[in-house]
Amino acid sequence: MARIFSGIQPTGIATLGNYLGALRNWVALQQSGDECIYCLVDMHAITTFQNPAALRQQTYTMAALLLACGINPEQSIIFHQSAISAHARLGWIFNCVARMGWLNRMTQFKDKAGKDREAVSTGLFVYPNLMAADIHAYHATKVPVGDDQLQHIELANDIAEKFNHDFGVSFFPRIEPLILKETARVMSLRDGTKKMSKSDPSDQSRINMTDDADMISQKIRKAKTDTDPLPDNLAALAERPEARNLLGIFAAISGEAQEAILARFAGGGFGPFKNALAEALVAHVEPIVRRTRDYLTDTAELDRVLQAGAAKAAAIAGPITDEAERIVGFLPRG
Ligand code: AQP
Repeated sequence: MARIFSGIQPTGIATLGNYLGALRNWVALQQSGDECIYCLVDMHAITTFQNPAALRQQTYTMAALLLACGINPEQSIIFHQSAISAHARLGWIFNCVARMGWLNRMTQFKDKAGKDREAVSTGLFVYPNLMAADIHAYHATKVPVGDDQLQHIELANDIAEKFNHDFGVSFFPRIEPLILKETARVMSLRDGTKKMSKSDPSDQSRINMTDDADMISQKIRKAKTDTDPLPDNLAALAERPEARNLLGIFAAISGEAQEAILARFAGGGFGPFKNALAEALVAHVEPIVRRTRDYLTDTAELDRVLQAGAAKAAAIAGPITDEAERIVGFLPRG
């Protein structure tokens, strides 16, 4: 039995990108027979400033969404990162293992820091080290992510390799990313070359996993497209990123092949296609939104679920991190 670890930041409301690229996969993996550990990575969230009250609310909303999507806390471990000190302890060791040059190459840092490089938090820079600690503190070997996280997984493997080499051990195993090809990257509804993201300033750029039916339909109707009719083959969409993105979302949500969807709408404009896509999205997302709202009515129960998950997570990550500290030469914690 392998151990699977994945995390999501409670930096806002999860998007359809988070759902198709990660959360839906998390639910399916529960049936794989592997042990699944899913973490609300609130320590990563504060690498960019979060209003404290909003962060608390977003963490509850993310927990409620995970349950609403079908994460079963009896089957999977679900908890918030800050509840387990092992993440910060191992993260510090990894800060001392990873090299500046490695982190300087991280494209997510470059994207997020932009021209403000001197003004962003140091946490944002060392974020991939903490992500490596999140995974290695559990000796997890499989990590379901969208392809935007691939570079961070490679870095986590480099860190583990250097740790093992420097201390002459084979303590941290290699990690394998699990990426669903079809939905590896869901793009913005306003710009088909940009990833759909919770922190995009434009709410119109994304479907939030809390949007109601009207909102979803309106966002799809207004989604950027081009003026050409839909073609009858996929190759013809190569230079049409917005159309390609909407078709990818349609296929992922309906379970239908992209070619079959194109065959139905080929030759026509985007109107009927968008109506059908909106209908499919509403049918899929609305029940999740409703269940999320129900879970959110009882935050005491959400606290209970997260704290029970944290106790199980600590029982795994604590001893592994104790051993990593022993390997580097720290005295026992007692
Ligand atoms: N657009 C996307 N398509 C496919 N997968 C995606 N993921 C995120 N966006 C897409 C996957 O969702 C998981 C959780 O992501 P995260 O919350 O840790 O942070 P992120 O990747 O930085 O996602 P966002 O939405 O862009 O968050 P913000 O705006 O806060 O930075 C990951 O597995 C990710 O691959």
